[in-house]
Amino acid sequence: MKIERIELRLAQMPLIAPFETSFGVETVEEHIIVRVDGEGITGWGECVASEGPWYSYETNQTAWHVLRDFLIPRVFKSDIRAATEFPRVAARVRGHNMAKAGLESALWDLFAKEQGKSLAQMFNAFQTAQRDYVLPERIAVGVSVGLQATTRALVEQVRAYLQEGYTRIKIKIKPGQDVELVRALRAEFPAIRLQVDANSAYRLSDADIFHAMDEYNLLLIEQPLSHDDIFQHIKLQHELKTAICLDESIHSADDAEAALELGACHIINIKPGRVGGYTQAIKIHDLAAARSAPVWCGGMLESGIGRAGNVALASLPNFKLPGDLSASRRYYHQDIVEPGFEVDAQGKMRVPHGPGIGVEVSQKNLDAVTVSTQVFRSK
Ligand code: OSB
Ligand code: MG
Repeated sequence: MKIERIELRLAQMPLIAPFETSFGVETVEEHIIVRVDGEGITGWGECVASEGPWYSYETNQTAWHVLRDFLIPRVFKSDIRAATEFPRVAARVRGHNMAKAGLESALWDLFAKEQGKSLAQMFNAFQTAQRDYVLPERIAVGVSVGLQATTRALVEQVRAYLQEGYTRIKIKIKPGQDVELVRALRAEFPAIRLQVDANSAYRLSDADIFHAMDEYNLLLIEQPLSHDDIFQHIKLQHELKTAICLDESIHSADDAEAALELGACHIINIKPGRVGGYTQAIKIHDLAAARSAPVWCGGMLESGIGRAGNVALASLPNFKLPGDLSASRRYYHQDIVEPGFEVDAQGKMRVPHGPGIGVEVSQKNLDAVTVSTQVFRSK
């Protein structure tokens, strides 16, 4: 397919409530929306970098630079026929996985629409974990709850999400706000599926905190130690009953293989943005399946564009645990896709089945959050 035009938009989307983690507070989510046009078809993607280099080293400015100066020119020069060819086209650029994933996701939408297939169908055809797998219509999803001002407020926030239907709760922790929060939640909700995410806020010398958490029947402990570490996580995992799940430390299928084989974790959080796109995400899914390690789909507070692809990804067979895939209204007053994503009373979300992302981008809502636009055309 001849890619004729690529458009980048910087979108600033105010969150319904501030989202606080061990690395900071977000009140407005800033993402790059990527639009790719070719032969009368439009593909949409989302780059999940943020304003500052807090979760990863990428920012929207580095992603824009890498897209504009390196990735977009390479796509225009290539004769790309499938989204799975994008990693090869982009391979000369090291790192910058979020920038790559933003463009790759728009290409997945474009090529899926060209074939009249949904992203879930495209992903299912590419995965190798389970042949003849029948895609589900709905998937179980979870919610990621930020740090709250008080333990009481956290308990009430969790209660509200449980009432909305969510069947898996993840809470953010940081030094000083950890075991106490888990204890309070377990006292109130003894049987819920509960997990914690430290976003790299601890050192190996904090192992006592994780030993204390080991008594609360958590599903997993996400990224307790340094953001690029494998070695110290091996040591910690050996000491714990509870599974460690790596997020920040995993950038590729090679990282995932190392982490699983060395016992740094038993579970992997797959975020397409962090690993360079859906092609690599599916490779990690397959590799983990071959090792009987469950995976789940992480989130970066995506708009409906990114969410649509993530929900499709999470419908694959080895996504054994509910992901951080919540309803549009958990994040935004107004999503930029229609219909927005909803969670039913059983805590499930429908997997879009229309062509590509399977939801319509609302031009009006997108324009309302766009703060700058740049258009590129092939020669
Ligand atoms: O570590 O999983 C994380 C959001 C921004 C950056 C990092 C993380 C998160 C979340 C949000 O936990 C998950 C979501 O999109 O609902
Ligand atoms: Mg995380």
